[in-house]
Amino acid sequence: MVRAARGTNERTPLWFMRQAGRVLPEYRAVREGRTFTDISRDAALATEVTLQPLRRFALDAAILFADIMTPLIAIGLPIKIVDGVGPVISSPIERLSDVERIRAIDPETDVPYVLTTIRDVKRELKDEQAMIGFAGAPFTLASYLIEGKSSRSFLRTKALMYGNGECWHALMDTLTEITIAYLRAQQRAGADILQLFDSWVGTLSPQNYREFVQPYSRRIFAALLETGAPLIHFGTGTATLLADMSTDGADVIGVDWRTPLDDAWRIIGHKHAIQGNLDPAVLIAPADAIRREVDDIFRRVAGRPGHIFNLGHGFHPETPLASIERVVEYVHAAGATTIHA
Ligand code: 1CP
Repeated sequence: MVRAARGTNERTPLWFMRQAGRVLPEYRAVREGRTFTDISRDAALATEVTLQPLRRFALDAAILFADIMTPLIAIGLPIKIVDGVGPVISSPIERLSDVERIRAIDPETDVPYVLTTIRDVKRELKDEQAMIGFAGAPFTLASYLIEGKSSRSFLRTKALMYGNGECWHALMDTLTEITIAYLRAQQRAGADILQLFDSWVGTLSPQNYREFVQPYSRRIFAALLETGAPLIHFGTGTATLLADMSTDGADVIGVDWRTPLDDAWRIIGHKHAIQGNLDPAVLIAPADAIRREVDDIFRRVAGRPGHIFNLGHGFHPETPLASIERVVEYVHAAGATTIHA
């Protein structure tokens, strides 16, 4: 995976967003009688569920079991992860004084369980398996903090962004500093690769992205450069943002299924590695449809190194395990022989 991020791989590495969650019966068993937060704050349980998908499938990476809100919960923001909903915030951010109350993070004391989980998972990984650390990007974190929950229209977020620049930039600045400290600590604990999840940034136009988000993405990647870890920048609905995102400092750009992989790669430039981009809904379809879609991705990769196979976004909960097994086998078979550049 690390070599693929640098464009020097000789086979195609594979992992899945949301691989360590509710698609696995062994996760649901651990979750029985416990909340998400109970698991993520207990390093032994978090280590167990981080490793579960690697026991079942031949994956090339583990991703830390935590949520994008984990560091914000740890510094005392009133956030709960609600079943079937996601993060819910009891007093959403409305004004500058709300932002000024958010304190800095000290990862060693605020999220020791995250760092312990990374160290403990690392000890269990095989040579070629990577440990992925991650954080939510400031825009996506801000959207939950301002909306109070998941949103489709991001109306409150945009109202604040367009209407109260002082508050917006203060919030983005604060979240940027938290994200940098949190990701640096994950790398020091042993994370081999760092992924920044800006899942909802695709709701912005390129000019919005440049003004309200890009300065912060750039600051994060610039600060992480010294870690030496490959950096992945992921968002969904980013077709019109890819050119800008590719200048922000990440090594790998993650793309969803809405943009054909070869088009996306041309836009970001072949000096960057690319991650993606199977439509997770394909895994609900029969085996021949899955094969056809995987083949199409490999055709678009066209034998270039620098491709990390993944979904375009996380698994749907109803994904059959047999479909996941098929994709893993098929990608490893196809990805072992196709790289020629
Ligand atoms: O106990 C449970 O099953 C609760 C469901 C759950 C889980 C398993 C949530 C609530 N978060 C997580 C773990 C999680 N979240 C991981 C680690 C596990 C893995 O990837 O295998 C990661 C990387 C995340 C990241 C995350 N959380 C993102 C970015 C990735 C993405 O999917 O875009 C986002 C947007 C969230 C918010 C969130 N947390 C949980 C839910 C259900 C959501 C999405 C809510 C929404 O749609 O707005």
